[in-house]
Amino acid sequence: MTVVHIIDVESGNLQSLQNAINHLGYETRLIKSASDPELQTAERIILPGVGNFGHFVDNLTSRGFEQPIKDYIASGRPLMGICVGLQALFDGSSESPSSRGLGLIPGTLSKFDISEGKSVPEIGWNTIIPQDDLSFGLDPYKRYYFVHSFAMIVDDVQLDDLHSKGWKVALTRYGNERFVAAIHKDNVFSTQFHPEKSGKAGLEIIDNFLKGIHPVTEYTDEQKSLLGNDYTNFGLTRRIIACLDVRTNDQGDLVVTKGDQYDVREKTEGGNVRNLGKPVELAQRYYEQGADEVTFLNITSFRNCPLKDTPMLDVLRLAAKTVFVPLTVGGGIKDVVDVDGTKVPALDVAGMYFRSGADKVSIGTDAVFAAEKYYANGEKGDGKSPIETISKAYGAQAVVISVDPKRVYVNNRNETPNKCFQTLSPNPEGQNWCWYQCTIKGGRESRDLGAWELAHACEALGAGEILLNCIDKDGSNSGYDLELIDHIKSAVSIPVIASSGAGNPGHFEQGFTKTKADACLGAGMFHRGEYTVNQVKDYLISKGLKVRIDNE
Ligand code: 1PR
Repeated sequence: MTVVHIIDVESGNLQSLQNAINHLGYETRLIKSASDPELQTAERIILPGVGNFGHFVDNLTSRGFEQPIKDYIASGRPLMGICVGLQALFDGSSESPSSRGLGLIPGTLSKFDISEGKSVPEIGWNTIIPQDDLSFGLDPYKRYYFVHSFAMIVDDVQLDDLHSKGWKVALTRYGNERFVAAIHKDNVFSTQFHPEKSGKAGLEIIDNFLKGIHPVTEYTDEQKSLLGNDYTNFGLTRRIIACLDVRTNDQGDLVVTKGDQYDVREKTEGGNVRNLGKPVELAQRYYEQGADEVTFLNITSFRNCPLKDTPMLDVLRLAAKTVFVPLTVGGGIKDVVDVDGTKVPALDVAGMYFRSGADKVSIGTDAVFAAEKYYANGEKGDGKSPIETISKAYGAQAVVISVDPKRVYVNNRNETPNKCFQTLSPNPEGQNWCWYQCTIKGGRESRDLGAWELAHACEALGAGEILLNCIDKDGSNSGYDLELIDHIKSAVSIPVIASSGAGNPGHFEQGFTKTKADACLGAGMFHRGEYTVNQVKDYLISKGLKVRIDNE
């Protein structure tokens, strides 16, 4: 079996990349040190990176990889960079001005401009705009998964410069900015997107690179119309997330369950935990149905069990073998004391999940504690919260904040120090001002902190995305709380995922068109088999919204 070597400087989730390559029929080996003799004999090398540019390139340098990688490339053997692995080939990045890239491609990366109102990081599925012949089957009719705040943003002069040096380029547009999505010259090929997380379209790119082929696809008009999307209108598709609330039921089985306002027990006598299926099976089903992401929430994580036996680790390991879209895991991401008394920092807990195949971790209860400290400390972090430590090591894009808010009505804005607004849905008592109160431990305990304040603090501490649940709406099938989504969007510039209340495809349309939600999540309606993810996407297409289709 052919071996593919992966440079490992302990940056992010390499398991998914290994899984993708194994799935294609190749063996993988990690190269952790520049003195590894396999670096001399390797026939195909992948340079993957996530998170901070400086952290990644400094690690490459301090581990002595810089010259061996250059020698490898000079020898004519193929190398593929992914995400920060692409960025590292350039001269530098404004993310870490004191760190030097490998300097193989001219240019310096910069941050996306948030002043034009787009969410940063860019998280989601975008198209490529070919400027040259298409390398390794890159396809403008397909979508690839991007997650990054910095990019090689180019104008025509810089593009000409790249061309004059022999680089073939595919660009992508995010808002008004155009950046390098893929770049290729001779034996070096790199993508800003994550092909290992880009479904079948991404696997195809890796496969072509490993085989060294550049297939050319001709599209019929019928195919184009079947895709149903307006591909001249570049930009992110509407991201649909399937969410699995996981816990052990009364029989001791790990099941996907679903609550009504977070109560997951049947209303009938005995009140068993609702069992809607097995976590790995459902994750695979939703991947096949076209889910753009899958989220697992361990909803009883506050109950103690030995860390290494955390059942979600196995769930992730198995799911990540066949599900090639981003996986998020939440529940219990915090500093813990293991059953034998060992203290394990949240960073290590998160690391276990990343090594098992998670791309992002979501933090609920501990994010509330961190935000409370942030305000008590005069709007400053202390560098120790899980948000800060995980974001620093793995990048903001890997840290999602799961918010579990409840609506609270007041007579006027002076009744609470938390940000409130006038609602179009007053309560029966006629109160028409409201705010959203944060809860912890799955809604079991309420805090004085508002959800707006929580989101604002968490972004400042380094979070990259908000998963916005709503206890009042959870399991109601009555649609998202649209006012809540707008309220939280006004607090942050990071992406916000609308969650709780989706009961039919029309609710997703509302989420996307009546608010600025960056993604919409569904749970119960998918688990109960009322709708498939594809049906939601077909509906959105019929309403003129762009979605990703990955059934080629
Ligand atoms: O506090 O960091 O340990 O994380 C615990 C995690 O578990 C949090 O993300 C919290 O939201 C979640 N959680 C805890 N208890 C419950 C429960 O339901 N009893 N689930 C729970 C939260 C919300 C969504 C749900 C949507 C969509 N569930 O995940 O999927 O509301 O549902 P719908 O489309 O059917 O309406 P920590």
